[in-house]
Amino acid sequence: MTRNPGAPNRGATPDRWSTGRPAGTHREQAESGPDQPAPDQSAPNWWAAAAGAAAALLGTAAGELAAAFLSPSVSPLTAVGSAVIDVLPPMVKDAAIAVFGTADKAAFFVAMTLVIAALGGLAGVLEVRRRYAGSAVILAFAAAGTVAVLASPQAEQLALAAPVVAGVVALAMLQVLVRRCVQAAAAPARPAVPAQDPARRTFLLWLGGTAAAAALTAVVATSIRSAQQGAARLRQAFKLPAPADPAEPIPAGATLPVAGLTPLVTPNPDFYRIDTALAVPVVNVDQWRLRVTGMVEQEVELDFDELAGQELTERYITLCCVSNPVGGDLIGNAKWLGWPVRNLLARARPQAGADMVLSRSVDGWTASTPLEVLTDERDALLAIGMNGEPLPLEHGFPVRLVVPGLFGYVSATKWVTELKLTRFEDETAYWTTRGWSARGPVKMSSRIDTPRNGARLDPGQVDIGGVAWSQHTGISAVQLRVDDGAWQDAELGDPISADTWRQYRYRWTAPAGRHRLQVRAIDAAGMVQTGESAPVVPDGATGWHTVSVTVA
Ligand SMILES: Nc1nc2c(c(=O)[nH]1)N[C@H]1C(S)=C(S)[C@@H](COP(=O)(O)O)O[C@H]1N2
Ligand SMILES: [Mo]
Repeated sequence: MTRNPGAPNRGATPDRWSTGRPAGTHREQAESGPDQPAPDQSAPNWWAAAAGAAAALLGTAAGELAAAFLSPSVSPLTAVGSAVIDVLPPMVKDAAIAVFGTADKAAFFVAMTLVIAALGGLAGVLEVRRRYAGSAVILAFAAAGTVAVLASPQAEQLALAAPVVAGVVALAMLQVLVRRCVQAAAAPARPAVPAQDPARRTFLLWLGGTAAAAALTAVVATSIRSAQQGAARLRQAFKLPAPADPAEPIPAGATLPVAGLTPLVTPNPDFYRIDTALAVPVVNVDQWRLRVTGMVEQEVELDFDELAGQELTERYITLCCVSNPVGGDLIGNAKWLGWPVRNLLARARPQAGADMVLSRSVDGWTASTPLEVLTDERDALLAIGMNGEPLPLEHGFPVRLVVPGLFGYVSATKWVTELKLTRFEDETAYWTTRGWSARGPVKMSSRIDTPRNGARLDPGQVDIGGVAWSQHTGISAVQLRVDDGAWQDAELGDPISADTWRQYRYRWTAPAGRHRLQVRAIDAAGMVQTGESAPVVPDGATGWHTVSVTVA
C-alpha cells in the first residue's frame, strides 16, 4: 500500500485520535500491516469512514435533488432500487413484504441509505490509505446508478444528469474531507483540549457541515419527490378513456424502411422537453380546475373528471419548438387524446373583439394563441393523453394544450389552468416580453436524419432519409440536391395528416469525394421552403438543412 500523497508525515500517532475508547480498538481497526509507514494508520478508520459516508450521502442527496428538478419520473436512488428489486428472488421480496408490511418501501430506502453510507465509509477508509482507491469505489457506484437510470424505461436524457451530479459531489466531498482527515491525524502533539486542535477542529467542522448539508438536501429532495410521486401515483391510477373520435390508423406506407430515420411517432421518453419550470410542477388532479375567463359571456370552470368525461378526440399532431434550429431535434410527433378547445370556448361564448386566448399554467407561464386558431376546424386539443398514456408529468400532466400549426411557445401550455379571452393589444405572454413574436405559426421545414453530418460512406447506393413538416398545411414534396446540383424529388412516406411530419427517402448513388447534401420541402399550397437563413429569434429559424459527408 502506498502512502497518501496528500498526507504530511509529521509523526502522528493513532493515539491522538483517541475518542475515549480503549487504545486497542484503534489498533484492531488499522488493517495495514506492522511494516506500513505510520501515516497510513494515522487517520483512524472511524474518522475516514465517517468522512466517506458523509461524502456519499451528500452526493446521493444531491443526485436526488437534481432528479427532482430535472427528471421527476426517474431518480438514481429509485432506479437503483428498482434494479435491485428486479433481481431479488421473489422469495426474498415476499419475505421483505411480510416482515415490513406496507412500510416495505420505506424500509427498503432506509436499507439503501445504510448500504450507501457503508460503501461511502469503505471509500473513505480506502482513500486515506491510497489516494483514489476510495474515489474508485464512489465512481463505480455512480456508474451503477447511471446504468440503472439508463435502463429505466421512463428515462429521458436529462435523467442522466442526476447520477452524474451525485458522483461529482460525492467525489469532490470525499477529496475535501479525506484531506482534512489526514491533516487532522498528522497534526503535531495533542493539545490540552483536543477540540482546540485546529486541524482536528477543521475536520470536524467539515464533517459536521457535510452531514448537515446531506440531511438538508435529503429533506428538500424528499419533499419535492414525494409530491411528485403523489402526482405520479394519481397519474398511474388514471385510466385513459376511449376516444369518441379515434385517430385514423397510420397508413402502412407512412413509415419508410431507412436505417437512422426518426421514428414516425416519438416515444414519450424521447419526446423533447422545453419549459421554464425549474422543478416539474406537481398538479393534484383532484384539485385541478380549468377556468375560462376574461372577455366571455359566461365564465366556465371545469374539473378533471368533467373534462375526461367529454367526447374525446384522438389525433396525431407534430409539436415543434420555435427554438429548434434548422436540422435540430426540438420536434416530436405524438398521438394526443383530448377535448377540442373550441367546444369549451363555445360554452364560454367569447365576446366580440376578443382575438387572443392567453393560456396560463399552474406555474404562471403564459402563451398567447390567436382565438381563430382555437375555434376553426382544426383539432386544437385540451390534451390528457399522449401516445396512449396519461400525459407524463414533464409533458403537462394532467392537462395541456396542443394546437396544430403553431409553435409550442404560443400554444402548447402544459399544466394549463386558465384560458383568458383577451386581445393581442391588451396583453402579452411570457416569451413576448422577452423578445419573441406574439404570434408563432410554425414554419415549413425539413431535416436530413441520415446520413449524419460528417459521416464517412462507402461509394454506391446511399439512402438519404429524414422528415419534413408544415403543420396544418401539409407537405406535398421533398427535394434533395447534392453539391448545389439540380433539386431532385425524394420518395415520400404516406401522410398521417396535414398536422404531422412526413418521412422521405432519396436513393443516392454516391461518388467518391466530399459532398454537401441539402433538403427542402414544398407544402400542400405549393410554397417552396426558403433557403434564406434566419435565426430562431424572434419567430423561428429558416434555411435548408445541409449535411456534409465523405464518400471513400
Ligand atoms: N407551462 C409551460 N408550458 C409550456 C412551456 C413552458 O415553459 N411552461 N413551454 C412551451 C414550449 S416553448 C414548448 S416548445 C412546448 C414543449 O412541450 P414538450 O415539453 O411537451 O415537448 O411546451 C410549451 N408549453
Ligand atoms: Mo418552445
